[in-house]
Amino acid sequence: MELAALLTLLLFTIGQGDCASAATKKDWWQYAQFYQIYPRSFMDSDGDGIGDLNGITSKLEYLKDLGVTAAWLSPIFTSPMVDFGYDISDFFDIQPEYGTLEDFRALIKRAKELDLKIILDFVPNHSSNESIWFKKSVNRERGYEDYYVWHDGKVNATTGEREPPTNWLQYFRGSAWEWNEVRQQYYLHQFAVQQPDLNYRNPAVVEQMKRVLRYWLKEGVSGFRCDALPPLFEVLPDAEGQYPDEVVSGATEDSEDRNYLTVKYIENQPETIDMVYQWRTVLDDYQRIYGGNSSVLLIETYAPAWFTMQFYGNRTREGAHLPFNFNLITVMEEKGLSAGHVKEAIDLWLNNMPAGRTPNWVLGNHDKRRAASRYGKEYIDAMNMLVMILPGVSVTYQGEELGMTDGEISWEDTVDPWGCNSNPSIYEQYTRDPERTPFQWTSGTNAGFTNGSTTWLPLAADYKTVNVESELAAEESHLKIYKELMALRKSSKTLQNGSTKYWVIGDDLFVVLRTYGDEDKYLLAINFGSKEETVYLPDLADRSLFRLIIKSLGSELTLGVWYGDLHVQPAEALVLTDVLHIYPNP
Ligand SMILES: *[C@@H]1O[C@H](CO)[C@@H](O)[C@H](O)[C@H]1NC(C)=O
Ligand SMILES: *[C@@H]1O[C@H](CO)[C@@H](O)[C@H](O)[C@H]1NC(C)=O
Ligand SMILES: *[C@@H]1O[C@H](CO)[C@@H](O)[C@H](O)[C@H]1NC(C)=O
Ligand SMILES: *[C@@H]1O[C@H](CO)[C@@H](O)[C@H](O)[C@H]1NC(C)=O
Ligand SMILES: *[C@@H]1O[C@H](CO)[C@@H](O)[C@H](O)[C@H]1NC(C)=O
Ligand SMILES: *[C@@H]1O[C@H](CO)[C@@H](O)[C@H](O)[C@H]1NC(C)=O
Ligand SMILES: CC(=O)N[C@H]1CO[C@H](CO)[C@@H](O)[C@@H]1O
Ligand SMILES: [Ca+2]
Ligand SMILES: [Ca+2]
Repeated sequence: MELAALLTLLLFTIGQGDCASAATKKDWWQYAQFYQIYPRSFMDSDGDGIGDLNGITSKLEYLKDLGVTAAWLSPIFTSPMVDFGYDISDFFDIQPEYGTLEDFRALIKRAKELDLKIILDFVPNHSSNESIWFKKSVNRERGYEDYYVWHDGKVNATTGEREPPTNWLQYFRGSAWEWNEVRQQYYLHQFAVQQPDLNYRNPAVVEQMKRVLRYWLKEGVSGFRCDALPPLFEVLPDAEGQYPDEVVSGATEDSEDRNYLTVKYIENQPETIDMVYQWRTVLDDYQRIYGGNSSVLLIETYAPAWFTMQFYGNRTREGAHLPFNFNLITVMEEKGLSAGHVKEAIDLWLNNMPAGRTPNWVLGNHDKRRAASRYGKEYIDAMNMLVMILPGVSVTYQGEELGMTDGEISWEDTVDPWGCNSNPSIYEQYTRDPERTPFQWTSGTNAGFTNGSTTWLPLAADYKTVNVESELAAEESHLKIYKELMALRKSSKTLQNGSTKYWVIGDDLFVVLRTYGDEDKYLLAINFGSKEETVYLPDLADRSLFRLIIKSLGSELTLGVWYGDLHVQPAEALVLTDVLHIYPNP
């Protein structure tokens, strides 16, 4: 239908109605934009090629300008850096490479001035084997005997040789058990040999880790992103003290790969849920005693929906504010990117989430290939639009706002233990280095990441065009689109509080509609297919016409134009808002 023809039919009201009866007041985190900083790769302040706290502090204004509410920092604690900070040797101090406690306080102070919240990574499953706790446990010092999961192992009846207690495999390839000569026992490590699992069946460990939470709350953090929950608890041993073997899963032939076996006994045990409830209580108690804003618990858990959803809490206990939703990563990984699969990923969360909880959408992190590489560069705007138009909270991994892609890291330059524990012919399947390359600030030397001559990982090849400086200067860019989305989300009652509908239209067009009483409606249309798709908007949205307000890079449509019929090209993504009703509601 011709736009001019429609205009002659006009009989409209622009939504300005009164919806005072609306939702109860939301807490800050319920409509926040979270941003993950990987400190080692964000900004280097002293020229050693390694990102640090002063570097982050110097770039907080960038985050503010983006519209970020809260930044979560991957671990900044003392660490031998075997797993780049996820092997913590002192949970109460800062890694010297990254700075000092004073630097951290300065960071918090500056963040407060800018009204940015800082969230820390909490790594509960394991410590470094260089931790004083582990050393004491090795020597069976009083109070530390059972800090870790120790076992005698078993004797092979045929060979008479000592063997690990079970066939369990670690994430980074190979056995999850390591023999310790001094203690003459095996210890469990679901990650690297240098990351012994803490024993959560020991109340002293549980209490110690709660101390860690309280310590950093006192330093002014606004909560925690809790790392690697699936392996927190293992099954209880039987009456003889023996653990069960896992069975072969059939998922891979490679017997060193964790997927070779099931993980029935070593992941997602029910005790994990209660532990999260206990941590929530620590946070809530802190607020009750000291006042201030609520601090949040975000948790990393890859598990089936029925399990994950329990982390939100039950009728009597509160749990994590936000159990991370990785469906937009995992469903696409498994099935490929399409409108149908995007719908499936969204359904999987929204249809399982208990009433009254806040959804969230994650596109990437430092363990997954970068969003622009994984979904395809042409979809980066589409995916950023998706997570910001959907209801609830969005989480951005540093660089997604720029459309940063993976770096190419040779075997010689590989430093990730997951890569290093494999071999040159298969390391690319495992290594996480490509998504951890330095952040791209400028097109200048070392992308403006460091003053020094080297960087801890090589830069990604595209930094000369994909960087903050160039994208801010450009007429149109991924960064500018991202900022517009953030601003829209911050100012829109509909996006914060409204209801949500979504459809697959035609073969591969995905459409999301947000409405909130008489407030402005917002519509997102993404074509995931390879041919043009058409949708007649008034049929979807209460007989409304829509004005185009944000479009993906390369779209040839014109901003500001009103649409009835919308023709969407392959990989094109469009955000529109309603302008008028073409005839009144019945
Ligand atoms: C929408 O939610 C925000 C955030 O909680 C709140 O401040 C605002 O009052 C809500 N608006 C309406 C109209 O309900
Ligand atoms: C880079 O080096 C110059 C000269 O040493 C120094 O003034 C500046 O602060 C450094 N900047 C960063 C970001 O490291
Ligand atoms: C930690 O593990 C590594 C690798 O097995 C070993 O070389 C190192 O000596 C261990 N450190 C301690 C304190 O046990
Ligand atoms: C005992 O050792 C033999 C020879 O290495 C091996 O084939 C067998 O699987 C082992 N038995 C058990 C129960 O692990
Ligand atoms: C909630 O979870 C706790 C365990 O943390 C449990 O004791 C309690 O019975 C549960 N309540 C309901 C209503 O399921
Ligand atoms: C609570 O959060 C709001 C929003 O970020 C902030 O403006 C305010 O200063 C915070 N209050 C305290 C006590 O930190
Ligand atoms: C996304 C994420 O935080 N991944 C981490 C999970 O935990 C292991 C071990 O602590 C780390 O290696 C991952 O980087
Ligand atoms: Ca540095
Ligand atoms: Ca564990």
